[in-house]
This record gives sequence, C-alpha cells and structure tokens, in this order.
Amino acid sequence: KGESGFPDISALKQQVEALRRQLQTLQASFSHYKKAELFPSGQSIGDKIFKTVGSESNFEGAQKMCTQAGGQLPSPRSAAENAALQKLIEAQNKSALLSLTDTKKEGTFIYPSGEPMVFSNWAPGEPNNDGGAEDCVEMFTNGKWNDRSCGEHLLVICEF
Ligand code: 289
Ligand code: CA
Repeated sequence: KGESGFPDISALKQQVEALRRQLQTLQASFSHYKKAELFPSGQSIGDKIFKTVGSESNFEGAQKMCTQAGGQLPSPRSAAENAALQKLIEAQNKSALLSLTDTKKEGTFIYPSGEPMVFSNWAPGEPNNDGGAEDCVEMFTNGKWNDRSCGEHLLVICEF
C-alpha cells in the first residue's frame, strides 16, 4: 500500500510489466529449444508431439517403449495430425506403427484407451485382415494406413 492507504497502482503496473517481459523471454527461449529438440526426429502439431525412437519393433515392444517414456504409440485424430506424422515417416523412409488395434473385435479399431477410432486414412482396399491375422496398423510413407500383423517389426514413433 502507498501512503494514502490505497494499493500503489504504479508499482503494481511496473511489476506486471516486468513479468510480461520475463514471460516473453521464456517463450522465445522455449521455441528456440523446441526447434533444436525436434530436429530431425520429431514433429509437433497443436499440443501433440510425435518423436521417433529410431529403431524398429513389433507392436508389444513398441507399445512398451512409448508407455515407459510417458507417451503412447501415435494416434493421429485428424488430417493435420496425420500429415505431421507422415512428414516424420517420409523423412525416415520406413512404415511406422500406429496405436490402433482391432484385437478385441475384428474390424473395430480402438485406441489404447479403448475409445473407438475417430479418424482413419486407409489405403485403398484396407483394412483387409490379410491371412486373418492383421490386428495392428502401419502408416506408409505416403501417409496411408494398412492393417498389418502385430508381430511385424516396424519403425517406432511415440506420441506425447
Ligand atoms: O503380410 C501381408 C502384408 O504384407 C500386406 O500385403 C499386401 O500388401 C496387402 O494384402 C496388405 O493388405 C497386407 O497387409
Ligand atoms: Ca492389410
């Protein structure tokens, strides 16, 4: 409070301005680090980050890698998220595993949470459950999806 007994408005204004500048500096520093951190193995889209482990694994191993890191396998829920993930897969030139499975009920793909799929980008003729044994999903370098055996070793990308 100032001498008058009222809160000192100009002192408060100065404090707010100092905080605003600190926030601006932090934001600039954060985007600088983010750029470096995501190059060349990550992509961000909205609040989501896709990052590749760089190695290949079957579904079980890939799921473990991502959950142990505090993430999950990729669950692209829109064309924009699909395109961001595709950029990464294109750069690595390898098909990658998605989180979706239809192990519980053939033909009904769900996320790890159990929620039913809200977006898909199947390649023509897919999913075809080839050989009666394709319960996992891969994304090709062109961004299209194919149901694939969960035992297949594919590029591991995690979503955070
Ligand atoms: O093992 C079968 C897979 O390699 C793929 O073979 C063909 O490309 C198509 O039948 C795909 O649907 C299948 O997933
Ligand atoms: Ca297939």
